[in-house]
Amino acid sequence: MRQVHAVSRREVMVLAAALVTVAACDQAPAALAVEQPWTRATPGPVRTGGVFLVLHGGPEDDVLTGAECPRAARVELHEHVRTGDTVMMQAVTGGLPVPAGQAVPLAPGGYHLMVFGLDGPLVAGEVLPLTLIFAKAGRVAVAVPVKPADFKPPR
Ligand SMILES: [Cu+2]
Repeated sequence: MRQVHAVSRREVMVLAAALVTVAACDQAPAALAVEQPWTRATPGPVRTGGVFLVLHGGPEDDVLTGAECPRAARVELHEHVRTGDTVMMQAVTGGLPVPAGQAVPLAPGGYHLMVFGLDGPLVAGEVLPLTLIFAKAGRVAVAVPVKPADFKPPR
């Protein structure tokens, strides 16, 4: 009787382990995600803004190929390039690779999105709608909070 009890208990443990394995396999790899989006309020007549965020690669390699904003004439993907003592911005050609499972930060001084020809000033507290376009993940809508003009991102 004791023997039977011991076996059944072991079986329960094996079954429990199997269930854990099934649960783990059942969990789809994390999808591509966009986190911590922000932009700054635009001063005076300025109708251009920089948008910053962190891309998290999904289950497969992807490429950010472009972006759209209903409040802007166009959105460009930029990078900062240092030539000697000079740092300049330039448009990224060919898109920005987002490797599977990796974080790709778009931050001041590095990659960023720029919105041109805004329909009005960006006001602190409002949300700028943005759509990112990926080669595989397709269109991803992002709500970008507008921070005060003197906002410093956390490091
Ligand atoms: Cu730029």
